[in-house]
Amino acid sequence: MAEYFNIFTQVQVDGPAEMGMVEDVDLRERTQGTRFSRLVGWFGNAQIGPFYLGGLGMASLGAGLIWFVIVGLSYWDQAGYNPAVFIRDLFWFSLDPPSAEVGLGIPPWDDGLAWFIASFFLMVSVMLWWARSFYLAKQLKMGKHVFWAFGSAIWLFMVLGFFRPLAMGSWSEAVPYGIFSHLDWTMTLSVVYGNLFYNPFHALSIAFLYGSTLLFAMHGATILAVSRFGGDRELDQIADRGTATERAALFWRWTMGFNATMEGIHRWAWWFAVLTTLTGGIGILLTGTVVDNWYVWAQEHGYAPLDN
Ligand code: 07D
Repeated sequence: MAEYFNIFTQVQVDGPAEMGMVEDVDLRERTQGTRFSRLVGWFGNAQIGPFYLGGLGMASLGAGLIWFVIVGLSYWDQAGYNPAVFIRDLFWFSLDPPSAEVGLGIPPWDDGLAWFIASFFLMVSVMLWWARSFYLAKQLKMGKHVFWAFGSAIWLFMVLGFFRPLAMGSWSEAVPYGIFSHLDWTMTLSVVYGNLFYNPFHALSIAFLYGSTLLFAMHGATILAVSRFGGDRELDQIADRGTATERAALFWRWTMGFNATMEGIHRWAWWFAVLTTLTGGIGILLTGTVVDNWYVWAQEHGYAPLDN
């Protein structure tokens, strides 16, 4: 029978609240209250707060809320102001970009104006949250790794909703705001441009996406497997010898002849995650602008069969 079986965090902080750094941090924008939750503690740190929303955070949430309310009001209108229909058909409603005739102009009220305004606020919201990730890291004297990684996701987001429509000369190319409508948009883009599977950047993006899940599984499982030896206290373990870290490293060296270092595994994870959206954005930007049909492109480049 297992003596040590690690599913949830087993050790929870219980003591005076930890208020974090106080030097060089603008405490006016940080809440003072904290509390502890056993439930939250199973999944992470049991201490909740202090929160640090600040001006950028408030503005970002405000702009995001405007996007959310515009989309919600549009759905409410589509439901005929009927709550039952609203709930029943929620996944089928959609706030669509303007039709192709509008091009890159300001759309009229009945043809995409709400999408246009909502998109503006969504972009502002995402950008402000991005800026916030920079300033919070700066105040804690951290590297800007989260900021750059989020930047990669924002690159794909901007390609999908702004750069590619700009390059194609029409807002109608952008993604609609709806559950099934955005799935339909995805499928349609693939079909119209000759099967996205033949877009090498889509393939790269998938490889990094799958690779990210594999790396995460390997790393997460390894650390949990050596947590009985204190493997979760990674920093102590990097410097010391004969530790859980060495067992973890040895496991992978025995398994596949190579092991990442305790520092390096996080670089692997960072790059795989960042490259998923970086290559994804390149692939989408090329679609319809440089390449009209990925299947034909693949035939011309010798990796799809020639029809004869
Ligand atoms: C979307 C961008 C960053 C998001 C940010 C968040 C908010 C609010 C709300 C907008 C995730 C800010 C926004 C807070 C959000 C709203 C409403 C990141 C995003 C900053 N594909 N495919 C990928 C697979 C097929 C298609 C990526 C697999 C078909 C299109 C990924 C398969 C077709 C696009 C991936 C498969 C097709 C993609 C996404 C299998 C038709 C993209 C990476 C096994 C269905 C996107 C290059 C990601 C892309 C994309 C995986 C199949 C179409 C790797 C596994 C053949 C059009 N596909 N796909 O991290 O980058 O997204 O393509 O079949 O645009 Mg694909």
